[in-house]
Amino acid sequence: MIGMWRRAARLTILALGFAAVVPGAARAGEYQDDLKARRARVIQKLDPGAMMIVWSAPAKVYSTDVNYEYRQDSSLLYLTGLEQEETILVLMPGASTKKEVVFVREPNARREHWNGHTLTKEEVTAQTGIETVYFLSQFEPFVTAMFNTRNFGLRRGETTTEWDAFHAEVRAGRGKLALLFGPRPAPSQELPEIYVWANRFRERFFGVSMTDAKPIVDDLRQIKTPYEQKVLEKSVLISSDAHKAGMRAAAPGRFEHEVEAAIEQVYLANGAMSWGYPSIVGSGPNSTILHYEASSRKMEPGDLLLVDAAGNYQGLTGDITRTYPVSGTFSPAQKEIYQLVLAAQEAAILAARAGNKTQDIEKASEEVIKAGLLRLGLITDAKGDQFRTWYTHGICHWIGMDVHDVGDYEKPLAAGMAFTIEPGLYFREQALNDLADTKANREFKEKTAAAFAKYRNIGVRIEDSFLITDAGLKRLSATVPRTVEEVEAWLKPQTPARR
Ligand SMILES: [Mn+2]
Repeated sequence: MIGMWRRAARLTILALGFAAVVPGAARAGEYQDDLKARRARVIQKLDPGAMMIVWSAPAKVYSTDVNYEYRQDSSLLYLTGLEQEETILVLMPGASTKKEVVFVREPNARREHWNGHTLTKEEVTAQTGIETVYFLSQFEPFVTAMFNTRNFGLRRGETTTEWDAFHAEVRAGRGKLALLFGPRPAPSQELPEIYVWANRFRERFFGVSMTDAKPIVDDLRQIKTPYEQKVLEKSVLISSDAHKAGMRAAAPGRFEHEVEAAIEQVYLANGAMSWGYPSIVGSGPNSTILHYEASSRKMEPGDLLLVDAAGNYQGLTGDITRTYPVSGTFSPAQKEIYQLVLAAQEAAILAARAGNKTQDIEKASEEVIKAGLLRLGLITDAKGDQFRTWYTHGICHWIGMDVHDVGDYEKPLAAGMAFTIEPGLYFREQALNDLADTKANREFKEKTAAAFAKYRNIGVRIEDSFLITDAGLKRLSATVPRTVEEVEAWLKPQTPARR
C-alpha cells in the first residue's frame, strides 16, 4: 500500500533530521531547540503541583482494515515533533530534572514489518530533545505513582528527590491534572476519550483538581517562533508553486481533478507530505460552493475556476485561494466582481497591522464590498445586511499547525501572528430563494434581478497567507499571480490549448 511506504519514508526523514534532507531547512538541532523552548514556555505557566498530559491523535479508519494516513494531534506535534501513534507527553514543573517525559509504543517486529519502523528511545530523545523516555505500558503506573506521592522506576534500595516538590504539592492538596480539554462537548454528544480518562482519574484521585491547559498551548501556538516562521514561509512557498502549476493545468475540456492533480503533485515533489486540507477546485457553478470537494466536473469555455488549496509542510499549513478564467481572460462581468473582491482584499491588507484586530480587517473589507455591490446594483441598501446574501463568510483566520489554527481573535495583531485575508463573493440562485419572504426581501430581489442575472453562478475568492513580522506585514503567498493583469499574463502561455 502506497500510504505505508510514504509513512516509512517520512520516519526516515525524521530520523535523519531535517537539515540533512530538506533544502533551505533549519540548522540541525534548531528544531529540537525550538521544541524544547516551546515546552519550557508551557512548563513556566503550570503550577508546581500540576501534571500536564497530552495524548497523540487516534488513528482513523478509512475503510475496513485501511486507515487514513495518520495525522498527529496538532498540539502534541507542536510540543514534541513526533508523528508516531500512541505517544503521550507529560510535563511536570514540580519534578527537579524530569520535567518532560514521553511515553512511546514498544518495538514490535510484526507490526514494524507491516507498518514500518517504531522509534527507539534514543531516536525519540534525538528528535524531541526529551531525555526521559518510557514505554507506553509505564504510563499509568507512572501517573498512579506520582499522585500517590510515590517514586517511580527506582531499583530496590535506590532513593531520589526527583519528585519531592511535586509530591509535597500533592500532599498539600495542590495536586493538579492539566489536560487539553478545550470547549466542553454538548450533553448529548459522545464523551471524548480525554473526558472518559479524566473521569476515571477523578474517581480515584478525588483530591486532585483539574484544569484546562488548552489556552496555555493555544496562546503559544498563536505566536510563531522564528523557526516556525521559517517553516511556514517554506510551506506557503510550496503551496504557491502548486497554485501556479494548477493555473497552468486548467483549460476548457479538462476536468477539475486534473488541476487538483497538478497542485498536489507539487506538494509531494517538494516534501509537503500531504494536503493541509482537502483541495477545493470548483469550476463554473461549483465556484459558488465554499468547501466543494468533488473535483469531478469538466470545465467549459468561459468558466471561472476557484481553487482553494495548500500543502502541509513539516506540520505547518498556509491557505491560498485563487479564482481565474479557464479560457485565459476574464469576461467583463467576471472582471467586475474580481476587481471588487481584490479591492476589498487590498483595503483589508491596509488594516492588517500590529495593534489592530482581525475585526478591523473584516470591517475594512466589508466597507468596500458594500459600496461595490451597491454600485453594481446587487444590493439596494449598503447600510443593512443585504450584502451578506453574496458575502457569506468571515475573511480572516489564523494559520499554522491547523489551517483554521488556534488563537484568540480578541488579541491585537502582533509580530509572529499568521493569518489569512480571504474576501469572497458568490452569486447563487439559492441565496435568494433562502431569503425570508418579506416585503423588503421581495423588493430587494426585484430591484437586483437584472444585476443578479448578469453575475449568476460567479464565485470569486482571493485568499493570501500573511505573517506579521517586526518589519511589518508579509504576504507569504506573494509569488502567486493575483491582479487581473498578473493572472491573465500567467495563463497566457497556454492560451492555444484553451480555445
Ligand atoms: Mn481560508
